[in-house]
This record gives sequence, structure tokens and C-alpha cells, in this order.
Amino acid sequence: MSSNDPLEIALRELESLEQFSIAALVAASSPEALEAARIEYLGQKQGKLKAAQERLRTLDPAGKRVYGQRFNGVKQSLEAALSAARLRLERRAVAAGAIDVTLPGAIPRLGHRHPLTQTADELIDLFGRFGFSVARGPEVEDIHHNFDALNIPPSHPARDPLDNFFLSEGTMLRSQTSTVQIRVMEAQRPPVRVIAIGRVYRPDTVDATHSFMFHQIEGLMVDRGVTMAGLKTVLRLFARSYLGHDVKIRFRPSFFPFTEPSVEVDMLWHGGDRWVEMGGAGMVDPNVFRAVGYDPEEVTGFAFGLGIERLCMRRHGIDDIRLLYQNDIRFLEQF
Ligand code: FA5
Repeated sequence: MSSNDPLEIALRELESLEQFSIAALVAASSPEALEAARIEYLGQKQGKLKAAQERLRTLDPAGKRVYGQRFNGVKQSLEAALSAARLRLERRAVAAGAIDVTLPGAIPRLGHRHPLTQTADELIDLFGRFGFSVARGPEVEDIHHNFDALNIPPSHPARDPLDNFFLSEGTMLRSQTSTVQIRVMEAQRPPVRVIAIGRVYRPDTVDATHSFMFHQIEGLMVDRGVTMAGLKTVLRLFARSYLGHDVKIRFRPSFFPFTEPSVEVDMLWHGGDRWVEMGGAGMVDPNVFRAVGYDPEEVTGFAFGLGIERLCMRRHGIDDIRLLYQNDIRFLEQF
């Protein structure tokens, strides 16, 4: 091997790179100096070690093998020297009191429940204290539970394909939680006192008070002697407990195929300047009782369905339903 053999030259230079770079890392007396040395020798883009690696390409296969092996050894010893230098500087800083090891660590940001989940949980708690238990039903529902059993005839406009998300084979995304009334009555005998909370879907045009997916709370009470006065009392009590004693609530005569008589329930909005519709309610229609095998001569019942987004908005002074679905942390953090 002569002294101008390319492999020999490359190895000599690698050797001197190792000596100089380790000396520089060891000599660094501050974190800044160490970082400068790191960039000069170990920098990903223009570090000298990187340049030494490029050298590999200029060698023949046998030279590549020898040089490559030596290069890996140098790289490892440089990395070890860097870690050792870091540790040394850290220890020195602690000893000098520059690092206060008694400081608390960084506090991680804690998440919390979404305002709608909070609302749902509070409603379950509140109606639980009125003696209502919780029932559930599927979001993918059959036409029978969403319409037929609720006394909504085939020709009714509520069944318009443009107003519903129909799926295949007689199923749909439920458009109201009233479906759960039917499922509960099919499964148990009176007396019944349940609420059901869940998502419902309608292809409504989105605006400040409408979404295409939203949540409802359904209530159903069936027993001997249940009256409209009882319904109004429960809804007023609920509104006061959830929204405060000064909340204004009004009932407007309305129509639903599954209740008779029916009302719409409005609440004065938080600005105090307008009424907003919160839900529908009424006395369970005898046809609905017959469809589930209850005797309308024996029991009566009331039912209600309220929009959870609007309850949440009224409670917290939120003016646009879309805020609840944008998942902007700056908004969500406030609840
Ligand atoms: C119903 O859905 C009936 N099932 C309610 C009912 C239950 C009546 C039991 C009688 C007995 P309605 O379509 O009005 O009714 O909807 C009830 C409430 O859901 C509305 O008052 C409103 O608060 C909320 N809501 C309706 N559509 C939307 C929407 N697109 N976005 C947000 N909330 C909505």
C-alpha cells in the first residue's frame, strides 16, 4: 500500500477527524459551545462526519468495506462523546445551582367532557331525581319504529325522502328519539317512567339553531291517571332546575301524530328578546298504545322530546349551534 492509496488517505483523515471532534466536544465549556461543536461535526446537513461518509462513494468495493466499518466506529464514539459532554455540563449546572431540581415539572393540559356530553349527563342526573330511568335505542332504525308505530301514516309529509336519511332495506337514521318510546313500551308493561338521550339525523339546512345531526332527550311517563297538568309540571320543574328560576317557558298548541293533545314548548332565549322552540310534547295517542299492546282505557301517558343542543345553548349563552361541532379548543375550554 503506498501513501497515496485512496483508502489509506481516507482512513488517515477519518482518524484525525475523530481526534479533533472528540477534543472539541470534551473542551466545550457551555451548552452553546457544545451545540456549536455538535453542528460542526455531527450536523445532519453540513457536519464533517457527514462529509466523511460521502467519501465512501469514491472507494472501490474492498475499500468501501474497510472504510465503512471504521466510519461506523468513529460515528459511535462521537455520539458517545456528545452524550458524555451533555451529562457533564448538566451536572455542573446542577452543582452551580443553575438548574433548580425542586421546580415542578411541566403541567400537562387536561381534557374534559364536551359541553354536549356535560349537558346529557346533567339531564340524566336531573330526571333521575324526578324518578326517570334511562332507556336506549338504535340510531339506525327501522321504518316501523320511526313512523308506523308512532301513528305517522305512509302519506304523512314527515316521511318525505327529502326530510330523512333513508338507508337500504326499510332502515333509516332515526329522525327523532320518539322511536325509543315504542321500543320501551314493546319491552315492558306499565308503569313506565323513562328518558332516552341520543343522536338524531335530519337533512335540515344548517343555521344558528339547526344541524343535520343533533341530540334529543325523550321523556315518557305512562301509568293510571297521568295528565297534561303532570306533563306541564314536570317540564316547568325541569326548566327551572336546569336553566334557573327566572326561565320563561310557554306551551303552544300544536300537532304530532303520536300525541293528542300536543304542544310545542318554547323558552325565552338568553338575550330575553325572543322565544325559541325547545321541543314538542303531549298526551300519548291511544293509537300508539294500541300498537304496543297497552290498553288506552286503562292507562294514560305523556311524552316530550327536547333538543339538547338548544338546552345547552340556552344554559351557557351560546348563540350558534355550529360552535358545538367545530371542536375549537378556545371555545371548548370555556366549559
Ligand atoms: C320531534 O322531534 C318530536 N319527536 C318531539 C315530541 C316528542 C313530540 C314526544 C311529542 C311527544 P320536533 O321535530 O319539533 O319534534 O323536534 C323537537 C326539537 O328538536 C326541536 O324543538 C328542537 O329543539 C330540536 N331540533 C329539531 N330539529 C333540529 C335541528 N335540525 N337542529 C337542532 N335541533 C333541532
